[in-house]
Amino acid sequence: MKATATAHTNIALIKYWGKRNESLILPTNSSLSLTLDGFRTTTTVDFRDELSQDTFTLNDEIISGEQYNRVTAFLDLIRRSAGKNNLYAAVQSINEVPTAAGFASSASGFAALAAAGSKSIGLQVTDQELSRLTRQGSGSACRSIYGGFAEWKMGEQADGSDSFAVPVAPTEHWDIRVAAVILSDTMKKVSSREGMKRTVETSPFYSGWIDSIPSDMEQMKKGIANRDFEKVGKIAEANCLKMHATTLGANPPFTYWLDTTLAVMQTVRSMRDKGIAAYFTIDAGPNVKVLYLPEDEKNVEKTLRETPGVTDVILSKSGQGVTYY
Ligand code: 2P0
Repeated sequence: MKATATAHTNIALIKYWGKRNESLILPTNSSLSLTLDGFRTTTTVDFRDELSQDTFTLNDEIISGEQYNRVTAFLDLIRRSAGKNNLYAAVQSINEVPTAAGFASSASGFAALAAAGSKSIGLQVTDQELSRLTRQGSGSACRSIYGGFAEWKMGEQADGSDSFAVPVAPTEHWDIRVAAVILSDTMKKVSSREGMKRTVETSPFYSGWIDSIPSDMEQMKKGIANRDFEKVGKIAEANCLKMHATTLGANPPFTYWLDTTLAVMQTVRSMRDKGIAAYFTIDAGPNVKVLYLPEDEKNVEKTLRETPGVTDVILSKSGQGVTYY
């Protein structure tokens, strides 16, 4: 049966940074994110008897190589769950996550693939089961099953059975906005997979990062429940800085920041000095995401665009979880 699902990307306010099991994608810390509208992937999966192998098209282009392998390896998990190991699928994805925006399209991509794939093969899954499955495609994707705020609980079990995301507050709970600030980037990238692995294995700061998570998580959830923007923003910003600090201690050391990344961080601090509530967070790349409230949107966008080195600013709101068609 043909099935189509849409999922959105998410921005982590408490970052996932490190794995305890690489093949099962089990994290060393719990994380919390906001699902964003606008940045989405829509995927149709069609498991059909007459196919002798999987096919994958992305934005109407036939995909092979590493990207194809990641998709078929994920479809293997779905086949295994359904007990249909010899059934192949045609997968068609439309990705509306601009790669330059520095959002991992893997989050919306694997969430949409997991949802459409399970439905197509006839698996009945709860959101928790879907999140656990999605996690094995890409860690951060397991949070994109839900709209609004979601927490990925790291779990304790060696088999990953208790490592999945749960909803924290729905989209309607709070209208928080996020500006993705795009910077020109010519740096050779350390992938987030490689970056987190190197950090876990070599950074002496890593244990400090891990120790700080439970308190950040508790305070962040309180801040969200009370719609306390200052609290949420401060914790998100500090948590991001702690994550990035671990990379400086790695061997060999690395950073995702450019000089323009620091310039945008400074712009955000200056906005705060002028009474605009804005806070930044940064993922495994140089671009900065700025959290702000709807009433400050015009001001925030204008100020960010005026910062030297900024090539674009893309605004988004809290988005919905996985939707089926
Ligand atoms: C996050 N990042 O929580 C963190 C913050 C980057 C920095 O999740 O190896 O693409 O597929 O599990 O999910 C990026 O890592 O990595 C990421 P895999 P993923 O959003």
